[in-house]
Amino acid sequence: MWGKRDDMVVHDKEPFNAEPPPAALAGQALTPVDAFYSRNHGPFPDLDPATWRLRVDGLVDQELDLSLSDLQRRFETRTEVVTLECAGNRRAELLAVRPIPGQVPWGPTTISTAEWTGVSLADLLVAARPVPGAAHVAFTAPDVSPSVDPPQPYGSSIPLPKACSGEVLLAWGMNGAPLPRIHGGPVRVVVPGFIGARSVKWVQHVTVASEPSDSYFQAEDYRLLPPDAEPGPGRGISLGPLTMTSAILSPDHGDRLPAGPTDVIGYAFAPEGRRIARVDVSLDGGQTWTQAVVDDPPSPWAWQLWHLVLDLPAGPVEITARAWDDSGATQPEFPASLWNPAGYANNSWPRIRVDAA
Ligand SMILES: Nc1nc2c(c(=O)[nH]1)N[C@H]1C(S)=C(S)[C@@H](COP(=O)(O)O)O[C@H]1N2
Ligand SMILES: [Mo]
Repeated sequence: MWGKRDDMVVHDKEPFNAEPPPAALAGQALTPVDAFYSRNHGPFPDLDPATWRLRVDGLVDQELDLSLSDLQRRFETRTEVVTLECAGNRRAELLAVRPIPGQVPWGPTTISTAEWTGVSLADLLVAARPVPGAAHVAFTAPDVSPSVDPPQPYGSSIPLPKACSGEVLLAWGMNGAPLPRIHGGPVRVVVPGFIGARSVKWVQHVTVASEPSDSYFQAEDYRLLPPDAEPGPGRGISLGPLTMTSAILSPDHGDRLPAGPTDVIGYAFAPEGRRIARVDVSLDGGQTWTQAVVDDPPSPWAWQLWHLVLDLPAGPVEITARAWDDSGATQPEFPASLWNPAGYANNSWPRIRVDAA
């Protein structure tokens, strides 16, 4: 479906929400488009690249109205390897602690890495010249989400300093091909290091403003609430920058495999200028640890792959991991301590159980 692998884990057909089986990500720095996770709040718009336009307005000196070829001709093309991660990645482990009704039960693969080609949002902002008072940059798309009452188009915003940082892209290419419709073609925003929800697909409108976007998806959704709080506009911590995380991709949870030396493979991700400095793996719930080999990231904005060989004893065994970044920060031990009503930002130690014989 939608050009994805047949073995995608499809959580919803409409809107389409799917993540790859862990093995499809194992050991690959770049995720093929057919395995890249897909997260949608409504039906995909069908925008014609020939008539698509981007409007830039709000608190600027010079409004812009650009076609795709204007965008490609007027600004310098930039290619970046960037990992996108949904704020709901690994929600399934949170809802095993306590139910989270109405949210997609994402496993550990709502994260993928691609090479994106486009222009820097910063270059457009230089041309548009934000005026004093400008503090946020909002993005709007035409896909209407029926799950919001009343239904509304998708939108979100990022702080102006992030928008001006150079790495935020308006992308029309993915892994060397035109951006597929399912991933936001003809043009999407790519915000490295921020939750996937800020990387607005099918973007048509960029507005510079003094306040964050009043879209439901910025003002009310994607917020971290205390365990017993009710959601509401402006409540909770608005999620922007991602938290460090990791996961085990191979073997897969529930696998039956031969005892003895076994390749254990995973990813770890340290966003916003940090790097994963170490990954520890344990077969005894964290009493003793062995260090994995951690690959260099393919770019400053991407995850790092890790791997090691562990000698699996016969019988049921739990494999646990934890990553450390270069500031010495590590992951929390249990999902229970992170539980929140919408199930975001679970970055606890990944654990899988396998049966070795
Ligand atoms: N227009 C639009 N942009 C969107 C969304 C959406 O539903 N509509 N979903 C967001 C969320 S929550 C995520 S995690 C990423 C997913 O991008 P992908 O589907 O290309 O993997 O897109 C973001 N941008
Ligand atoms: Mo997301």
